[in-house]
Amino acid sequence: MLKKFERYPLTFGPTPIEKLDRLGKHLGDKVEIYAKREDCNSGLAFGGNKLRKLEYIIPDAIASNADTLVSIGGVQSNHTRMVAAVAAKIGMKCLLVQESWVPHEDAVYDRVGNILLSRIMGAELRLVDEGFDIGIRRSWEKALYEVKARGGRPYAIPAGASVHEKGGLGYVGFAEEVRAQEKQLGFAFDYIVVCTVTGSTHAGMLVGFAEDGRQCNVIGVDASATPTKTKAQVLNIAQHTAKLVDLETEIVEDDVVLFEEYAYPCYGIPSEETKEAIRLCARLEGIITDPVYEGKSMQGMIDLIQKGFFPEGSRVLYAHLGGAPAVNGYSYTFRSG
Ligand code: 5PA
Repeated sequence: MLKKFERYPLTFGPTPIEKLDRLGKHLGDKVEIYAKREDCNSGLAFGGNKLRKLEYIIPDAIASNADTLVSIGGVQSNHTRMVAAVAAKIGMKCLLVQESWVPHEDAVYDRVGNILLSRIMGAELRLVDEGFDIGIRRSWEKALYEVKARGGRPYAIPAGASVHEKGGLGYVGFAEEVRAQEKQLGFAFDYIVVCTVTGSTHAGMLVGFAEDGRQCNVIGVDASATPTKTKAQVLNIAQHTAKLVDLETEIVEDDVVLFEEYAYPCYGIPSEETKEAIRLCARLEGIITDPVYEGKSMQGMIDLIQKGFFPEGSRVLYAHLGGAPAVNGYSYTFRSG
């Protein structure tokens, strides 16, 4: 589906799929749980889902003759850390707007984890005191203007690389990769669980899995706590991406399955149940999920399994999208483990 698009390789290649036997057993062996390890997809600054997206965006950035990648996220954004890594890799400068998306108080929240890594990689940071919003922000437009005003050539990458023209393509590739791995495994997955915030990961998967009629098997778990906006953004990106790849089926509103009940109390703050899910997965499988994103989709998957949402015997594929560096900003939360 992606042959006509140029791709700049930033990842190692297909990501491994592993079975989470101990977690499955703990949950009563009702379903088989697998994880696709997008969190281990690259040697670039701990990797994660943004690299798949950026592989289809960077050719355009290079062709535009830009010299500075400009992007935006929260203080502990994984996305901005990935943009900083890619800028270093391709020899561009990087300007990052880091907004106060999370009302979280940890003494070193703006010093450790993702933001620390971005600083080490040489990105220039603007800390801006604005709350969470997945839309286009003035602070980001201001940063783009600032680069131009000082004679630079900015290339604009929106939050999560999502509403970029080509932001949905990377996760179309994910679905194609899963299909190829299913052939080798000798079975197909019944459900794919994905954490959704700015939307292009989920949207790309919808388009990729629509190729063989499986778009409704993509189960989104909202971590934005603004699900109406997130859902609308997923649909927009999916419809736009479907056109780009000449998908024959139309993606409609009902295709966007988004569970809204795990994002509480708000974006970036883990509930007691999210923390329990993080501990459970870590203690049974040695896999780290973070309090902002993957911990919430892990919690959602566990809860849906316990509630019997997935028919018995289903094979559930959890897309682990990365994000572990952010745990450093939650040292007080996990001070007793
Ligand atoms: C993010 C996003 P989407 O934004 O494509 O919906 O992906 C959600 C998601 N898991 C899931 C991890 C580890 C993520 O980092 N992160 C954002 C960031 O700024 O890091 C874009 C919000």
